[in-house]
Amino acid sequence: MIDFVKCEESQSNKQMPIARLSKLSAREFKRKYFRPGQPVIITDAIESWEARNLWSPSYFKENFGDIKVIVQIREADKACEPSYFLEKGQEEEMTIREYLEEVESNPEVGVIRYIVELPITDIIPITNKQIKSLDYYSETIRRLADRKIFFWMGHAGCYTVIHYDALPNFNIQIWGRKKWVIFPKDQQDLLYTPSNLSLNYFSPINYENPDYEKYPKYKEATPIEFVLEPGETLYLPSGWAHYVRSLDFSISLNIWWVSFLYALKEAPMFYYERLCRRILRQRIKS
Ligand SMILES: O=C(O)CCC(=O)C(=O)O
Repeated sequence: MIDFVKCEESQSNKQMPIARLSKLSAREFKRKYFRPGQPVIITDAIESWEARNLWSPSYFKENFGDIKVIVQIREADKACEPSYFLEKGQEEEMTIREYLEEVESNPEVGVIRYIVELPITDIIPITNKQIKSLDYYSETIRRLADRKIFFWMGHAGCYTVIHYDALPNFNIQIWGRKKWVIFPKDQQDLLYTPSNLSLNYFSPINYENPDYEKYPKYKEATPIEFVLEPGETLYLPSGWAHYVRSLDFSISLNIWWVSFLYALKEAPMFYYERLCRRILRQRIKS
């Protein structure tokens, strides 16, 4: 039986200045959050998904244990140092069973093992009852643009350092809890982004141990901290930087929102590449 470590509750008792809503219609979402670029937590967006009650570490171990995945590995004591996070981590390929057994048998060792951004429907046979589309984006456009649904699985303590993304994001917490810290889009300058790190949309600031002498403007930043609970969906507009840490063993998904124009721009390249791959396969066969 897999019983994963529970981590400390979020240290912050701050009042959460972010709306947490149920029964949010697509219309209201667009008007109050999407258009003005405001984040929101939707508590019941995945109520009808089978994944909500079905998925657990044991479910993946029992049903998809032999599937191979890439695991990111980092030393826990260097945790949160952005240059270490980006440049010194390692990757290892292992089966889901090996991953879960490793995490289960060494729950507190100083190593972080995190499965990140796995394009789940390409790798794991998930039914469309388990994951459905959300009311807040167009599934047709997502498919046209060939944007994947990404899967994240990791033990308590897995983390992602401060960065922002170019596309709006739905992050769906299925199992366990994660602490999120988000920064309003107009605070990128206070986070020293774009930075001179290898990925310049990552901030050089170590959220857990900020160096205020080196980064004095960061004192002015106003991080918004909250815990995303199982079953909740966070909508995060593009450009809002975030730092994320798992509080429990956690399973989550993320889906990028893309516009029709974006899809039109991306789609020709996607179909062209597909055609090339098909021609190549036929040539190899003959
Ligand atoms: O869950 C995480 O560790 C990071 C998630 C994230 O960065 C994202 O969804 O953009």
